[in-house]
Amino acid sequence: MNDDDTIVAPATPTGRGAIGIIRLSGEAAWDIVSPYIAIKDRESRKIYKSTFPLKGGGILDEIAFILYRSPSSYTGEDMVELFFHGGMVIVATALDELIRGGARMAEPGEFTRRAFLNGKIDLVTAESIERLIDAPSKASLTATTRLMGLIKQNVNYHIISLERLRTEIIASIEFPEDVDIDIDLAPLEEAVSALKEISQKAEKASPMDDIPMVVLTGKPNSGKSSIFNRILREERAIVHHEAGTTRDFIEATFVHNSIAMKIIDTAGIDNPKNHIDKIAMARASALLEDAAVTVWIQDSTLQCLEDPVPSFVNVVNKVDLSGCDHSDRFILVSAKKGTGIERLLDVICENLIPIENDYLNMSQRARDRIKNSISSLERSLAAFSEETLDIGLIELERGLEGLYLLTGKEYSRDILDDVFKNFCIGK
Ligand SMILES: Nc1nc2c(ncn2[C@@H]2O[C@H](COP(=O)(O)OP(=O)(O)OP(=O)(O)O)[C@@H](O)[C@H]2O)c(=O)[nH]1
Ligand SMILES: [Mg+2]
Repeated sequence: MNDDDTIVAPATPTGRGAIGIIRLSGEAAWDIVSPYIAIKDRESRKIYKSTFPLKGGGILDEIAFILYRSPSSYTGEDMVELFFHGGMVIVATALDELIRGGARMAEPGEFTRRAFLNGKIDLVTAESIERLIDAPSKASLTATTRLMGLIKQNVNYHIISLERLRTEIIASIEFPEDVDIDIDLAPLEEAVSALKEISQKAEKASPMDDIPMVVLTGKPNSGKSSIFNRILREERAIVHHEAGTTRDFIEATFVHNSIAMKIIDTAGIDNPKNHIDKIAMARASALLEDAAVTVWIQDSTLQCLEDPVPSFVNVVNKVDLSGCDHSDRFILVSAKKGTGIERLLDVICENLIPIENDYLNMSQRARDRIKNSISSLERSLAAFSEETLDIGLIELERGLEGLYLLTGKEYSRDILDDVFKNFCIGK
């Protein structure tokens, strides 16, 4: 990967859409697009309109575009954003043209990687950008945004005060006669306790990297697949009056109240009648272990209802066939008529909202760095207390190094590759 190339990529997902955006970044970005844009004055950060001609003749699209002059752009380099009328073919054709014009297709996360290399953002913010895109809920989105601000203020503040302390220590080692030996260790103590607090909160936070799983379970024939179809508003799963219809589980991603979830319809759990039933039920039971929310569905027409299962969302289905008086203990649903489905989804979401926590989306990399720094800084504090300045200094520097790696003030190619490997292209 050459960081001097001018890179290009679609910034919007491929497929049909109202607009398709193509981004270019690098020294030649303005030059590469200039044959395609019919304007003379070139001002940064102004929206222009143009036709986008094809090299072979004809017009591909009417476009809007913005030029960005370095350093005032997302990557810190010269950039161009071209806005096409959506559509896979238009965007793919324009990309081909621009690549022939000298741009190189960007690697995943390469735009953000450049933003980092050009000092636009720190490494934790870069990671957070990826997490913002993948955020499965509004709550984790807010948490990520808050995390960015927090690292900036908190960790950077302690870096500066520890650097100041390091200078003092170095001076007192090199010029012992000139420097007052009473060095104030308060900044070190404060840094340790602040980092410990961040670390503890991060450990307690629920991992929100994956879309949470909502598993529909219950006895065969209770109407799991019917409820699944109702939620998705399509006939996805086979519904039949014979018990044991669903064997393989079926999953679909769904968003309600701004929360993304993976809903899974499973085989009913009861006494298996044959070997296949047994496998299907074992798989369904295994899924329950990873479920963020389990919905236990019972059939209202059965003679007696079982008690609600604590910590499950308890549903009684088919209330159109026989009434149920226990609306205080169960969510009453008719998959056939569609009643109770909205309420069921609301209750599922209530169970999915994570505990509010600033540190929710801190990556494992960031957590490990913080822990390592804390250990070094604690060793440093102990050494200074015993007045072994040289050892204290070495540990202080180790601690600082950990914090540099955290924010990306120091980095290696491996770290960058690791941070950016999961990004989508165009980000
Ligand atoms: N009247 C009425 N019938 C329903 C309702 N929900 C499901 N059914 C019927 O109940 C039968 C079983 O429905 P399914 O959705 O296949 O039940 P399931 O729990 O997925 O069954 P298995 O996959 O066999 O475990 C079908 O005949 C449905 O039409 C409902 O709310 N009202
Ligand atoms: Mg089913």
